[in-house]
Amino acid sequence: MRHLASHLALFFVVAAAACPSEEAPEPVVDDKPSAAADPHAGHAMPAPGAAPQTPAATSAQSVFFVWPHDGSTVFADFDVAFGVNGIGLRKAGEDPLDKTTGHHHLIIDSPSIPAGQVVPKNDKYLHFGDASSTAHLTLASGPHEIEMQLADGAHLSYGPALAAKMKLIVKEKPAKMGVDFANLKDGDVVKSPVLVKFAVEGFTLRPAGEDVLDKTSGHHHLIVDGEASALGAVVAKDATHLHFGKAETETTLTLAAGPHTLTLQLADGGHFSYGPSMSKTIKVTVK
Ligand SMILES: [Cu+2]
Repeated sequence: MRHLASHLALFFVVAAAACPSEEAPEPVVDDKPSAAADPHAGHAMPAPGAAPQTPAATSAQSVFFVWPHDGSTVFADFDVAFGVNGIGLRKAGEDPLDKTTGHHHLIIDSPSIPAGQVVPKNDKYLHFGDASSTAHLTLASGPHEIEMQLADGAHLSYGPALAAKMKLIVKEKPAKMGVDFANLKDGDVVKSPVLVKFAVEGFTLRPAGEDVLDKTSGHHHLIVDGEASALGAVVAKDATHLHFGKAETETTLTLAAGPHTLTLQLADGGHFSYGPSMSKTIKVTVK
């Protein structure tokens, strides 16, 4: 909970600083223990089999979900982003005795793996031995609990000190998901001011702030001469990142003559990006 809390706290700071004209999102009611009562704090323990002089985890180390957030509603096909604090990622097998790095695992609706035990490998225990920090999951509709667990190069769990859990509500996925420009295509030559129309498939358009945990809806962002926002990152609000937090479906842009890149990016009610899978980039030339 510490991480979501700090994540949201960070967002509110960003929102306060960057979105003064936009209504702040509803605060998420968090009845979970505060950081001071974090049950993981100070419970770092060396993994059995680890060299005794190298503790497996210290309280400065943690893992957390960047995306989605605990309590989210998601479509059955969704992306996950993992975060780490104070410990590096390393491919499985490179050095089974290195207790200072690890790789991620996802445990789906199944028991945790205590420190020092091998994480099983099956459809409930997914390994990310390539040291990746994103994953794509397909889950049946309904409630789920997923846990991320860091383990060493030999797949020995670092235990609860380097694990994080999250509950999700999974909804059936729509036939198509994506965003696109409704009236422009890559390579178009246009005149300024440029009318830009946004289209979305699968997700519901919803004003910003209504429900930050609903990951089946969102609002458009237009990024001019920039890049799509990473999964789970808050979309910046500045001259190149335009928010359409009232669920608008078009805008008129004034652009200097020359080539430009336009990126449409869907983000949730808290402005957390759905990442590249819900973005579309085209190049246009203004005459
Ligand atoms: Cu936004």
